[in-house]
Amino acid sequence: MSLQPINPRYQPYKGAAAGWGALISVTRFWLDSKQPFKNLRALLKTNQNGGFDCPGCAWGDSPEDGRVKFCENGAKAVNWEATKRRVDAAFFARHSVSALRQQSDYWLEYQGRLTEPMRYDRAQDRYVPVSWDDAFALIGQHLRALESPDQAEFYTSGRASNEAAYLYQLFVRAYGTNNFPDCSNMCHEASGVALGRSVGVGKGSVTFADFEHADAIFVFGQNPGTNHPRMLEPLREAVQRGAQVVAFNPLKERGLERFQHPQHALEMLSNGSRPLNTAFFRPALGGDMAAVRGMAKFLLQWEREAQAKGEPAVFDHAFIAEHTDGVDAYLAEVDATPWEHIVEQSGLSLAEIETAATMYRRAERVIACWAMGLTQHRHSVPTIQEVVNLQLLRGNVGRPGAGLCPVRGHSNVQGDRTMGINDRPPVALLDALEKRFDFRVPRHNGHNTVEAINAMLEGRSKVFIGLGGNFAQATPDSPRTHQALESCALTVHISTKLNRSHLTCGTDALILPCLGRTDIDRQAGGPQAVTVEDSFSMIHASYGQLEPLSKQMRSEPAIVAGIAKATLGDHPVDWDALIANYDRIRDLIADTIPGFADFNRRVANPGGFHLGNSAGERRWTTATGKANFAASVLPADLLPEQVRQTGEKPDLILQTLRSHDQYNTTVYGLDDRYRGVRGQREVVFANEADIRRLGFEPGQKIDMVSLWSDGVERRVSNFTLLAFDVPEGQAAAYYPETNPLVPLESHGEGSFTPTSKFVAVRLEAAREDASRIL
Ligand SMILES: Nc1nc2c(c(=O)[nH]1)N[C@H]1C(S)=C(S)[C@@H](COP(=O)(O)OP(=O)(O)OC[C@H]3O[C@@H](n4cnc5c(=O)[nH]c(N)nc54)[C@H](O)[C@@H]3O)O[C@H]1N2
Ligand SMILES: Nc1nc2c(c(=O)[nH]1)N[C@H]1C(S)=C(S)[C@@H](COP(=O)(O)OP(=O)(O)OC[C@H]3O[C@@H](n4cnc5c(=O)[nH]c(N)nc54)[C@H](O)[C@@H]3O)O[C@H]1N2
Ligand SMILES: [Mo]
Repeated sequence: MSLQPINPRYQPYKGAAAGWGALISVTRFWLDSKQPFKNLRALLKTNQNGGFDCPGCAWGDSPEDGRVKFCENGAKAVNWEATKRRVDAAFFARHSVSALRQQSDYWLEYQGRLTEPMRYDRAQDRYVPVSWDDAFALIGQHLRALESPDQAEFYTSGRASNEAAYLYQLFVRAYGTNNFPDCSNMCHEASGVALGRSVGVGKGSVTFADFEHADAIFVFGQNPGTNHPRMLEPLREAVQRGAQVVAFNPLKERGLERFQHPQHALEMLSNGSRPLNTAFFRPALGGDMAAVRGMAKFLLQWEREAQAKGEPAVFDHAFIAEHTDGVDAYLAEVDATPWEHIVEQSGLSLAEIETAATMYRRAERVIACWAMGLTQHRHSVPTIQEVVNLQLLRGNVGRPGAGLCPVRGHSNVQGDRTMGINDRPPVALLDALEKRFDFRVPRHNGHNTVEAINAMLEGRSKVFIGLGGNFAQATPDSPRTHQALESCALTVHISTKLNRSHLTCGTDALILPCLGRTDIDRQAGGPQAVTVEDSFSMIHASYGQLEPLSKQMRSEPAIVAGIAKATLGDHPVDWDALIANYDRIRDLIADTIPGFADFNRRVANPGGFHLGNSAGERRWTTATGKANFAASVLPADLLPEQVRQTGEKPDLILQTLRSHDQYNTTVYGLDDRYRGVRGQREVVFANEADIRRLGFEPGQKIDMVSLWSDGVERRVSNFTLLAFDVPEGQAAAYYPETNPLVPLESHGEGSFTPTSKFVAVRLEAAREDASRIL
């Protein structure tokens, strides 16, 4: 492993998911971290009681299970954080900001851990060292100088611990705004909105144990082999005991087709030939709502036939009567949706939809899982509500082995929302804060990510503070987002690694280096644990294991406290006392956040504790007091008005996704093993028939231009066309390289989530280099 890219290659992958390839890859990352043995010891502590929570994904493990649980991509995340390479004052003395901007995202993060606070010196175009006190004072000055607290944006990425997130929202609300754009806005926001409306709580209703009892697991728009590798194990166990695993995904993702678990040596030797899935459906991008509507339409037809023949019912009538509202309106809408519309929009044949419905009906207990393939569309909220509708028809919510499972991304993104990182905070949270603390909190809604970018672009917001993440690259319409950050008076990034957000500087800019999940966090009261919440609402403690690379790094809670003191001055909250011992932060959480009573004692439990989920217990905290069927009309046309107004028919609909060697904007390497790509990222996967129809050849370099009627040119250049097994009319390419194509205005209705899985594009022969590379 080195930074020198190997010759770009493309050759379909024949192996299974996980297995030998994964072990080889992990070994490379270990060796490359420069401290392999220390990291191996650290890895053995990942997700173990007394160890640290994996900074990879939010998948949870069985709390009873003592076995070592880690995966290839968790190992990469650990090694990436626990590197010995450092980005220190000497590094910044060598490289100007303009020079750093010429480097790739991969190169930037590869340089190592940020080790000391730095301030941007515009005259020299360099970051120079700054003391922590001066950095905090600068932030305090800027924040106090604003006309209104609503002129500042406080971003959060989903790695922040519960303690850091709680303290952050406390400070920001004490300061006076609810401007909390966060990574969830770009991720599972639609799941939160849809589930809130349908079942009263915006989180998954299942626990790990439910996977052991399900008869069928439907996986919509998710690539677990790469993004949630630990999920492969329960899927595999489900198949072994005869349960069905049904995937809806336009791409035949390896992890959903075949896989091996690296901890099962025998299967590795036999090349994992067992098919994991029992069915694989390949919808059109954005076609899932139509597909699920079609399944419901079949169920309705069979229900009527059963009634006519006096056979056992298809629907769970007792559940529907006792627990739900709106079934008649919903079934009327199902009746009113024509089959032709369903088939055309879903991209599936009637026979395929019937097969999916048959499999669904056959299963007594069904779990529906989904991720970004459902959430990053304009109609994501009604799509997810349609999945809930389907589950409600057969009482598949709130009983063992059945339920709703939005599979979360960042390891603590769910916990951050629980802690109050929310631009639309529930009134109960605000009331609880005011009751506990001696100050007023703002009651009006704040900005989400899209609103924050607009506010910065228009000069309505002037300060940006990021608790983790890479705002410049994770957000849509990259040139505009960069401009938004650059037009701020101050940008501040609390980060572990160098990224492009640090190079899109406001007039003043700061980089504040923080400890990561793997680092030992020592405070006045001794080494501190933090807590996180996984996708199954399990709360557990995480203890850093490695000696921090530099004494100058501070913990996220300590940095937030430093900013708070410098900004708020004399204040009823004793920030220093909270930092000395995080138990005190947890006591505040216990006092103000529902479900956390007696937090410190309960989290000492090995494996942690379950927060509970009202929908999982069939308590419906909706306005109707019931689980609501949503009678949404299927979109007439998936193409947005702004695309149709261009008068141009898109060449392809593009989805932007993750390779196997990346964590969001963090690029670990240039390979995507399961898709057969080596040494390159600027590629477009397309169907060979489409490539030829459009007058190109596989291997040719092209530009992609997105269609949107606002006159702005959105283009990415010099991508290599790869002939791939993609349904016709579709294409796929990696994010963040393709974010310049996603218009800021193209977002989910009701969720504001950028439509990263549906971008209408035109292909042009590359302007620059048209040479072949294959
Ligand atoms: N190693 C690793 N792990 C990660 C991450 C990472 O970057 N790397 N990121 C983390 C984060 S923050 C998140 S949110 C999750 C993301 O996890 P995923 O949601 O699995 O991530 P994506 O790569 O965006 O993959 C989306 C999948 O949906 C499919 N898809 C796209 N559009 C549609 C559609 O319209 N319908 C259907 N049915 N399918 C569609 C794509 O083919 C792809 O398989 O992973 C988390 N875990
Ligand atoms: N086109 C397109 N865009 C997308 C998506 C997509 O599928 N397509 N997916 C969206 C999704 S699902 C998400 S979640 C967002 C992700 O958006 P973000 O969460 O903003 O992005 P990340 O790439 O996860 O952030 C990486 C940076 O976080 C910092 N970091 C890492 N660990 C820590 C830590 O422990 N503490 C602190 N303070 N900093 C840390 C490092 O400096 C690193 O450079 O991107 C979204 N953007
Ligand atoms: Mo995410």
